[in-house]
Amino acid sequence: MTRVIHTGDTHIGYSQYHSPVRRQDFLDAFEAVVDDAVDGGVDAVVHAGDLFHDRRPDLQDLMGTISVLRRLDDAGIPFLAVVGNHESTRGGQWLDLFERLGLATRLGDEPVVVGDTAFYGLDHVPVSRRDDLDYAFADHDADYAALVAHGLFEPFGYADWDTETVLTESDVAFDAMLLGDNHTPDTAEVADTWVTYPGSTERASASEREGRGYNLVVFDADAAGGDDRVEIRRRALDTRPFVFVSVELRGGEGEPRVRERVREHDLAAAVVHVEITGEGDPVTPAAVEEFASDEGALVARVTDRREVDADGEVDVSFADPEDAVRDRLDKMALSTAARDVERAVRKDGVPDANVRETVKRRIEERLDEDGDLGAFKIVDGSDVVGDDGESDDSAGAVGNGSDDNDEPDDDGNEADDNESDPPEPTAEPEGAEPDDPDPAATDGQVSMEDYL
Ligand SMILES: [Mn+2]
Repeated sequence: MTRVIHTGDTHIGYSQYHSPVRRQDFLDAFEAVVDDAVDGGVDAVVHAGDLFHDRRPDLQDLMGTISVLRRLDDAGIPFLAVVGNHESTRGGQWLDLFERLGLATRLGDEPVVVGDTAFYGLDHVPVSRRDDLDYAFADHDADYAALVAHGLFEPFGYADWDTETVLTESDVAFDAMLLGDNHTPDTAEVADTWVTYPGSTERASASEREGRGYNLVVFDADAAGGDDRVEIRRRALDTRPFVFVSVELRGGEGEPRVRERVREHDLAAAVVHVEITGEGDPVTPAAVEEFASDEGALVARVTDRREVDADGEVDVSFADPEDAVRDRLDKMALSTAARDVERAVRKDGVPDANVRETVKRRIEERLDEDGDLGAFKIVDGSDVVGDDGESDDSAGAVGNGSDDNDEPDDDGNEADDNESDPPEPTAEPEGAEPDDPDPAATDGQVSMEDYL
């Protein structure tokens, strides 16, 4: 029997809402998991990637992480991990540093046996490079085997990685796939193998509404019962309270009504999200946010989803504005990468709050394609009209300025990652709207599935 804690998507270093308190929360959640591991005397902590929110964690995050890992090490509990898309660098990985310090084991295609279970690892791999994967894992002679991987796997939301392919092409018969990347906890069975996400350990976006936690996984045919060889149970974590307030205003109602609804909740030290729908008078978000702060909220954010009355005439003379946009884009000299950006901003159902991270990830994946910058070359620009169009500016910046985009992270400015509000990790599909159901409508460009 082998008992492990399976966790992931810790996102240490994330200054959500620019809040140093939130930044500490993410590290605290990791510490809470490790506390439970030590108290429960598990055989290992298995981490499925995105330990860090960023590929450039700062010293404070690194030192905090090292001291938590050291506690685990002092308790004699191994930390087995893979590299997620958020923390992945093109040089060495932070995980290698921890391994060098004797505080972690980086999983790969060789088995790491703990108790009677062999653990293997599969780091996040961009879609563009997955065809090259051969899923060749070295043999083991343990009783059980588990694959720890970071990516969006079937059959869960926003999947782009076929789980059955992984399982059938692998040389090793896995009893479980212990996953990270999708922040929504869930478990399913695919081809007789348990496939499970523990979810993030702190809410990395406001769309992560349900409680946070981790998995306790036991490899033991007797304990699991029936045909099963693995038992997966979810354990809750006590995390920062999030309060979601939905206010539907009727005609004549305004800020007083919003305050009234907000006041109905316990806001103490909470992250408060207020959503306004319906009709009624204009509401100043900043005033409501200030009110919530005065009531004890750590952070408050107001989203007004009501139609805003646009002053002045909008002159649209096209039957289908989308068509007109597409027409215009066709005539522009856009690189493939610029098209990615354009699509993220205009289409693909990416919520506003996710656009920044989505764009970043898509560009990074383009850069990851074997150093080939082809995606940044201007494609077939038959008619560069470059007048006042906004899309000219934003798309052109990528199409023409590949220099500027060589290293999306190399603006070096971590705050940059956290400017959007709330800035979410891209893989966090649960906040996103469903994918564009008809990628073909985007004039033969690569589909959404190729990006996530
Ligand atoms: Mn993540």
